[in-house]
Amino acid sequence: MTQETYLPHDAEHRIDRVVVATSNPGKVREFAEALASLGWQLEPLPKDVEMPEETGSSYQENASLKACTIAARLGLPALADDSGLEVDALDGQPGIYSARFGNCANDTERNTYLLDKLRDQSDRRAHFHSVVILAYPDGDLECYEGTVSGTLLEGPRGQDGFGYDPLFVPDGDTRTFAEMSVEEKRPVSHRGLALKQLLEAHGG
Ligand code: ITT
Repeated sequence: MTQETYLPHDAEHRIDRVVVATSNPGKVREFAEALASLGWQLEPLPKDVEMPEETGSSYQENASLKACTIAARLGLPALADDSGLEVDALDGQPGIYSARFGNCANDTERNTYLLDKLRDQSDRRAHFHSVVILAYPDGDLECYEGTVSGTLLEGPRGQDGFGYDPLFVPDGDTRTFAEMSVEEKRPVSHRGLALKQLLEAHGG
């Protein structure tokens, strides 16, 4: 992908409908909650439209690939997130490969796999990173980023959220992301911080 021209964050595209270009229901819930005040009609990815393969080598490339492909295919603005968990003791892994870590079949297996890798490891520092791209059918792009640092527990706690949420306690809190509601997670999470900038750019 060569979409390197990003619009300033006060770009004035008028938006009524936006396709949420993700196959992850947890992200859909977070987008919907965070963007409610904008009054945009957020549309799910149609069932017969597949997400592109993530062949990029950065969050930005993968988020652009997802948003641009869907915006071009559907002729509507599209919103995508590429995100991941970077673990200090694993030299930043799994990073952009977080969804595929260990070739595990689901989130529960992935969390067990991560805990095994960190067994007897005293350095539990980790960071979630998110790049959100809003792409327009004419090829214009807006890009927003957010990061949150925290620590990984030795076992899962909480039932909400998705992915690595049951293991991650953000700095400044004692609860994992999975012990927070979507509303509580937003102000401190990587995706919430990226979406806050999008909201500000669009007058929300
Ligand atoms: P789409 O590409 O369809 O949006 P995905 O889940 O495959 O869905 P990514 O490629 O961006 O999305 O992978 C991000 C992975 O990082 C995600 O599957 C989780 O394992 C993890 N992750 C990202 N944000 C997270 C969050 O807020 N809470 C927990 N885990 C998160």
